[in-house]
Amino acid sequence: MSRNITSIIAGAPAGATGARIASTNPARTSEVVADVSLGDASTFVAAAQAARQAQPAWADVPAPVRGRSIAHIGRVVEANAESLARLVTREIGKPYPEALGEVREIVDTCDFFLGEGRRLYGQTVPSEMPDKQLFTFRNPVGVVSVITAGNFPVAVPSWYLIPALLCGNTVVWKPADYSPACGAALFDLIVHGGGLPDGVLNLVLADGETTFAGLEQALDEGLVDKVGFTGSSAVGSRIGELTGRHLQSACLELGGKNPMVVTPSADLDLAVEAALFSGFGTAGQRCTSLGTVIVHESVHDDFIARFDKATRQATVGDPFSDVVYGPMLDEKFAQRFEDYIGWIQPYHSVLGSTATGRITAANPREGFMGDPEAGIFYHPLIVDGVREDDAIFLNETFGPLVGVTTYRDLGEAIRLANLPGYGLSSSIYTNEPAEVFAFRRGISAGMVSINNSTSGAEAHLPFGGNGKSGNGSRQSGVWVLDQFTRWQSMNWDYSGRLQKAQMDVTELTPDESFRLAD
Ligand code: UN1
Repeated sequence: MSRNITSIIAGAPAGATGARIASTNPARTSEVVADVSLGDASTFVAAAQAARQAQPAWADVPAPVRGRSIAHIGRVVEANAESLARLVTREIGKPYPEALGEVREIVDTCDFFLGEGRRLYGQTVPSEMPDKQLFTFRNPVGVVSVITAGNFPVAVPSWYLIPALLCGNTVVWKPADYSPACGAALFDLIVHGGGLPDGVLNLVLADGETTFAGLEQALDEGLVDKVGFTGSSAVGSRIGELTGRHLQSACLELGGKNPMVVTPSADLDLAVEAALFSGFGTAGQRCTSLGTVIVHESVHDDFIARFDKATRQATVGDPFSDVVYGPMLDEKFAQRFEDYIGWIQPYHSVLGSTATGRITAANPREGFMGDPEAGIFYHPLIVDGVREDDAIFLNETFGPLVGVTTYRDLGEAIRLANLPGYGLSSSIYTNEPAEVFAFRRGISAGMVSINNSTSGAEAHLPFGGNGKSGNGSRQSGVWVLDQFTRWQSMNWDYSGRLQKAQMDVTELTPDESFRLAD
């Protein structure tokens, strides 16, 4: 069944001002999932105006009541979990069990923030003067614009939307243009489930450039106070530049070149299982996907033989079947992945499949589940022997491709792990505690896994990166509250006189020359 979807501003469908596009199933591209009327820059601005108008009243709803709204959203998402997961699988091709896990992540996020409505703590702080009290309060930021990618078309948006709403902000959300049906479905679940007044959450369906133009205009008109963006490092730096001009700091969740270090003490089978899941799960299109395995030279041959075998045996194909991964998210990612395949050099050895590139009848993958030509499927590639100045080593290669290189001592492994300049997720397989802590201290990544893969972050730990992976902002758990609130400090002097800070402070009389008698 295909659905008609459009932007929604202040509770009403927005007129179609942009192109009409079809969102298709990447596992079966002849199947239309949704007919989409795109908006243009003015749609974005109108949505920001609606959000601006709705914001004061939403901020006046007591936080515990907003928390109840989040609780109801969680329950309604849970009640619709299977239908939302099916839509995720149909629209972006993520295997169904992973799609169900993604929906679970929304529920986890709601479960965490429903209670935050009754906390959202400020502090009472002692004053340096008598008859005076100091306090801190968290205030909503105002209007938040959220622009998200389609590889996690519902979970990652919820990391922004749920805490932003809980904190008393109103929101303009622009989902990826290749996952609009997932966007519209999550929008409906949040608005209906939460009983949100019109204009508190607004949906804009538009392409990237149009969105950027709309955001630029909305910022110029003072309609947006905070931007949350998940996507590529290149676009993230444009957004950071734009928001910087308005003295705003965006919440940026960008790409990764996530390393996995495999040490001599590692359990190699465990490391291989993790490399398969994080390298090829979601066809390597998570921002936490494994980029390069950095394996100690003494265990390289053993590791690579096992990793090659496991990858050859992995089932690729129809994401509603029992597969390790399905199609690329969208044709545009396939085009880009072709460029990355072009980075493979004659001195690399390519393992993991019987061929490279797109899987077709003429270029088959053993054990493929379904009809490869119906969708956008690619062979998994292990590229062994990558060098530190290779493009394939230095850049995110969004798709089913994992590089492998070797190291001699842990210092070299850490240097190689940090070299590409991203800093999102990282992993080390070791049974030596000293190596664990040396790696944790040396790695530049925001997230470190010990004997676990680079993917699979839980929804209540800080999620975010450094360097090319982000500007240090963190999502999830209590940490994201600092993105969607501003601290306000208040002092209250009830002494009946003007007590000047630093000047009218009682001095005690210390004797610093005092020494104990021997
Ligand atoms: C992303 O790829 O943008 O850690 C988010 C994970 C998921 C979230 C990934 N829980 O792989």
